[in-house]
Amino acid sequence: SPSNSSREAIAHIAFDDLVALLEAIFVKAGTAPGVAAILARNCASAERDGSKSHGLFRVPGYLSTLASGWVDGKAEPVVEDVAAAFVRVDARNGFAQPALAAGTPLLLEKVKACGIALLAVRQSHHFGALWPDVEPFARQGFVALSFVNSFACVVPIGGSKPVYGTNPIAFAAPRAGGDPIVFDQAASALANGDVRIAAREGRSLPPGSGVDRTGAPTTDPKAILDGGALLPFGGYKGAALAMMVEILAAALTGGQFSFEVDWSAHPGAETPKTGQLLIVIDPDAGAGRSFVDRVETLVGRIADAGQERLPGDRRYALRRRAAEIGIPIAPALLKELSALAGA
Ligand code: NDP
Ligand code: PYC
Repeated sequence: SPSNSSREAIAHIAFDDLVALLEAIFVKAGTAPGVAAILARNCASAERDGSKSHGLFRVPGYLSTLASGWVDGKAEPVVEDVAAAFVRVDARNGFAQPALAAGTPLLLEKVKACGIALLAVRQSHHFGALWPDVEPFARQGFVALSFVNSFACVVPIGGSKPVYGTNPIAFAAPRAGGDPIVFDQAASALANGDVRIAAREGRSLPPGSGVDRTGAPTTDPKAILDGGALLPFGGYKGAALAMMVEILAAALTGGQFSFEVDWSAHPGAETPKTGQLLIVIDPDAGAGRSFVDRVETLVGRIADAGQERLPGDRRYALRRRAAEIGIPIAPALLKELSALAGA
């Protein structure tokens, strides 16, 4: 598997070439071509936009999970039309993003008819960043929110046992003539992926990141990964959001809570099998056509008040740069990926 050992960026690859390379790797690892295409685009998009913890860093995890038999790379999601504004998708132990793609046409029909609709995905493995799941809706003029739970690695406030996943929340809203506003953030102090990257690079974490196996506060990523746990971000406020995500992404969808994920019979498994909720709203049904102007009023005031960077700005800047010069990649990693693809 690719070691990701050298991250020195001295080569560049075009986005479409990286997608093609990853697609070949996923097909070779046993996914259906349609699944490979969706995962490859998701993973390459994260790498392009600087979402490093969910870009190429994840390839070994995808491959070891597929090899472990824990996930079905050929699963065909089943879409159910359950109510006027409610779509349910059984991912049938496959990846979440193909399930989302399968349910999206019906979801959009319902959003247009009702002004709002929900997509509830269960029995799904989400191993990626969440922003790619909401940004496309904002590009079509809708407001979108998504929630996904993961695997127990976050302690509740005052607790000593992990209960919550890192449980990200993503939000996207259209802007007048510009890239949508998108934020995507874990409910934990850090994403598990970022803890693993810090451990690999020998970096310590900020205070308040996690606890070791005895429950004592630690800034050592290895102690967090080796029997310890992450803390929710922002104390009890982040903990409440982590709890909400469990309820929305698991209880409401028919998926598993993070603490119910049991992959012990599948050594090598890394993708949590849980659930995901997506809420899409047509702003024309609420504020009417002035919605994007109201968003601009808010954004203008935020800028006037001194905030120089909106969530999403960093990613869009990296995306524009990648369109000009390609995505930075260490030559050794590119060689490993090419070998895996059989190229
Ligand atoms: P970050 O803390 O890196 O960023 C959270 C949000 O804050 C982003 O929208 C980011 O925008 C924005 N932001 C960061 N710094 C600033 C700043 N100085 N000013 C304004 N906005 C800022 O994200 P996390 O570490 O919480 O999560 C990382 C990724 O991990 C996410 O993509 C998440 O979906 C993924 N993840 C996936 C899980 C899964 O189960 N699949 C579980 C947990 C996490 P920008 O992107 O532009 O920097
Ligand atoms: O980085 O916390 C994380 C994560 C969990 C599942 C996928 N990513």
